[in-house]
Amino acid sequence: MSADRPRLPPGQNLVTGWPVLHVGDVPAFDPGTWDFRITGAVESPIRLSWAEFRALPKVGVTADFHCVTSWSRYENAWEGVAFRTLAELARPRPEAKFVMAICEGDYEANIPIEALRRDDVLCAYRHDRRELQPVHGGPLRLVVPQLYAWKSAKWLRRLDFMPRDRRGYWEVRGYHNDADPWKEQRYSDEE
Ligand SMILES: Nc1nc2c(c(=O)[nH]1)N[C@H]1C(S)=C(S)[C@@H](COP(=O)(O)O)O[C@H]1N2
Ligand SMILES: [Mo]
Repeated sequence: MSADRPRLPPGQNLVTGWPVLHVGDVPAFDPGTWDFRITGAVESPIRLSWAEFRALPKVGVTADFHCVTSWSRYENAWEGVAFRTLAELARPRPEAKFVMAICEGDYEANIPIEALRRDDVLCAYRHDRRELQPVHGGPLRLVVPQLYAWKSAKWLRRLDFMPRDRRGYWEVRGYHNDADPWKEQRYSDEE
């Protein structure tokens, strides 16, 4: 992104494959019952079926991906719906400062709204010109390339806009709340 920092964040190693990393089981996907919701501090709460979600304007973003366990994967070609597009639909209220990305199961990740407003943030359903595989978060995952990958929540079902911050799954289990790879914000005891 920025010219004054290295492409590979400090302490990271480049991989060529694509590791699979998550807690719990890969959830089943039923396109007939799946929905995506935007809730909380927004003017227009949203509930979309899979077909409705796929009909939203699509963007492509090519971005690097950095896991806190030290692997990085370059040049992921994501396709999906820009966070900006979803925010235009739901219209966050002025008091909305944070978003909880809520997934199937009990995984969730908190992100400041300003970090989601970057151009490269999207809810992705395709990767490298194929439908996103279930093990990598298919049908839908959040992608926040500028933060460690635990914030890129797989099997995303809901974005909850919040006036106050609340820690997500890993953020209460010892990971840093802010997760900037170039600042090596890995663990909460360094906050
Ligand atoms: N729902 C959910 N999303 C998740 C996780 C998880 O356990 N559950 N793990 C995170 C972590 S720690 C990483 S590194 C990336 C890994 O994504 P990948 O398996 O597609 O490489 O997913 C993130 N998103
Ligand atoms: Mo990770």
